[in-house]
Amino acid sequence: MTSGAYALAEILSQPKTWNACFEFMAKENWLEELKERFRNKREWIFVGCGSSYYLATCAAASMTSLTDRRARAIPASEVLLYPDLALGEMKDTLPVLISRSGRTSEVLRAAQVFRERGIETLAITCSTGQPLEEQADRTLVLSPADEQSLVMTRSFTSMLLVLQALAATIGGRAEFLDALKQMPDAAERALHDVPKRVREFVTGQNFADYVSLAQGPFYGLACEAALKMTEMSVSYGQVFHTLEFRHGAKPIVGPETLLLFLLSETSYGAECEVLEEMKQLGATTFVICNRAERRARASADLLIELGLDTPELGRLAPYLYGPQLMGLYTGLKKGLDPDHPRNLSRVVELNDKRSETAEHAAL
Ligand code: F1P
Repeated sequence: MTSGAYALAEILSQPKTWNACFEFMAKENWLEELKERFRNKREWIFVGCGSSYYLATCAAASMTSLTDRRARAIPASEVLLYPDLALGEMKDTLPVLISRSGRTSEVLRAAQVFRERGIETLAITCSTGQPLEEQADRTLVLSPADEQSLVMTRSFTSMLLVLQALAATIGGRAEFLDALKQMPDAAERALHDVPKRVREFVTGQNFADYVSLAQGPFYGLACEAALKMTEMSVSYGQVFHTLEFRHGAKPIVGPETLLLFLLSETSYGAECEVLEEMKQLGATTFVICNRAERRARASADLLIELGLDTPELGRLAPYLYGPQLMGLYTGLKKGLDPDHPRNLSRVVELNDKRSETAEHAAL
């Protein structure tokens, strides 16, 4: 296999995979089953590690926005190390454990913590027959989204769509659900020239640092975008809430720092002001938004305009397409293999020796 071939195929396959996941979900009748089973859960806690934790933050934002339930995201390590701080009272609470591999030790141990407390859990994974299936009370195995690359790309966006569909079902948001199901075909059309444009942009530029900026439900995507840059291209990636970037980080602005702006519709004006300000300070900018107006166009060195009619939350997944490709092409340009980042393994499995030396009994 050539370097990054799996990641490239998996990134490009996303709109088709999203459709396959919706079909799979309908065949398994997950949404109605889960709505019935978990209808009394008032608080939803999404738990994961790495990309799966960032996905948890987007899922929690979606659940909060689409339902009358409370929702938040917690890294699995916090469940283990600071359970009282992280979990609170846990009344009518459903922990949702997210793990592509279904094997990450911290997620499995978090499942154990919930089990010991007598709290029922839901899990979502992409690979069958893994330990998470035994640890959780109900596990969704989203096999069409599984991957061969070490880095998570389509598994992230696909699991996000399933959790958004679930949130829409719990919240009785039939219109949102319909729009979400129509999004993949529209996104495929909107994104068709993005691989070429990102590749050409990467070929023509050299950056020392990367910064990802977003607000609200988009913030988890900014974290994931930075992680893709780091994993696939061994680059320094920082993340800020867009308006937070003014409060101290501005000295790093210059042509050699690429600022990624994930512009929302809800707070477009305020975010666009930061974009304009940073452009005036000499930043190089990569802007993703649904519809750009004059200011965003004038301040963007690379612009991806989705132009989708899907409601804002239903557009989260396609926002990641460009940043994933940016990580991949930058890694390839550096002569790396984005499918096999150095020092990384596909799954973080902690062995017994490490557990014995860990400070907390749960680890
Ligand atoms: C989570 C994860 C990945 C990361 C690396 C190690 O895996 O942290 O996000 O890229 O491969 O594992 P999982 O629990 O979702 O399988």
